[in-house]
Amino acid sequence: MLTASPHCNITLPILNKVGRNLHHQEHHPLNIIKTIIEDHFSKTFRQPSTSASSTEDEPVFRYFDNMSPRVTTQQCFDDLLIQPDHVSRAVTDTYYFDETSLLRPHTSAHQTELMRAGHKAFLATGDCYRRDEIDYCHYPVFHQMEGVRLWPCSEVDDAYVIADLKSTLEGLVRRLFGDDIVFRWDEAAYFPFTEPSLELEIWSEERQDWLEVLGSGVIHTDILRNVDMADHRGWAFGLGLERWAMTLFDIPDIRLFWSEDPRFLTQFRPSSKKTEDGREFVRFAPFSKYPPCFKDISFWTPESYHANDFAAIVRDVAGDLVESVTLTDEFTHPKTQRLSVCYRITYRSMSASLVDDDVNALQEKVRQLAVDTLAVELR
Ligand code: FA5
Ligand code: MG
Repeated sequence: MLTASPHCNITLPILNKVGRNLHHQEHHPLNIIKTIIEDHFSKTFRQPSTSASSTEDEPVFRYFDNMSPRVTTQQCFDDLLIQPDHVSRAVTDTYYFDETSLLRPHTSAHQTELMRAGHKAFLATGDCYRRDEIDYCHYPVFHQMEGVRLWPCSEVDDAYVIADLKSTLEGLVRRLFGDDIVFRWDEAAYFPFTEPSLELEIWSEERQDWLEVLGSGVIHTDILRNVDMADHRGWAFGLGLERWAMTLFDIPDIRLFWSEDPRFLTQFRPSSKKTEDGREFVRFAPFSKYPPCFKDISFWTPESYHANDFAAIVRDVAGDLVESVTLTDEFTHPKTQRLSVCYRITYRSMSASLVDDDVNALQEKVRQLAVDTLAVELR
């Protein structure tokens, strides 16, 4: 843990990921997916040139991918109308440097500064940080792409904006995954900064389950007023690049994005195999999968207990050797009202077989740290 501020909860493994910029790394799947999406927007959305010297049309959207992940609570929460008591502000959910500066948990943190700078159509990509659950599609560091498009009120109404948002994103989904892709809109989604709000989910044949790939909506009019754009309406979305890349390339586990194993990275190098439109065609070929090792832990929780704190301990101890942490049982004592939880931790290395003794040592450390730092009572 950094000790600069008592409020700081950023651990060294997290800090070491700041500046890695996987979305800039050539031939990395996150860089490839970012480039494909930007190319799609450049080709699909064009407008007459704004420069007097050119008669050619130009892309509508501007692209940003180099904004610092260190942002203020003003940018990240206040400017987005996120309530003072909203969970996303809690130290259990977000990595703080000090009380007013943090590692962005979403690229929406840049919406208002870019709109204030006069941008009316942009994609902004960057690394994001969250204290979150642990499974195949959640990692404490991930990448989002924010999209925003505004129009003068005189040209559009809300129905137009929603229809445009949906057709833009559905067009992107079909462009990337083909016409057979199965997706659905969750219209019950809620974000304080959009009204209405929508989330998009894609069906995974492999997992037989829905995967949430983005949040979006019509930008709240108070936000537009605050950035001097009260005479505009528009939409915004924030998509999780890992999940789009997992779907496109069949990548089964989000930890792989951080792998430096050449068996992973070389698969995304240019090859002679091209699709009809000239794009590289890559399907991730899993190298041998090593056996998992399951360990259960149950404990009585103190009142202040938060599952993200336990996940953080497991991550700190096991790093990328932890595949998932799943709540398998939960029970409240009828007399004392104390909550007891049971988790199954799945350990699995992506590059070697785990040795029993090593896993037992990891599990022992997890148990010890849970007692020492979370004040849980092991059962
Ligand atoms: C947001 O972050 C909103 N800022 C999105 C948005 C932008 C809404 C603009 C409206 C307007 P959400 O928390 O649902 O929403 O995250 C968006 C996407 O980021 C998710 O669908 C998922 O694809 C990805 N994501 C979120 N947390 C993680 C994580 N821990 N690991 C990997 N991907 C994640
Ligand atoms: Mg969501």
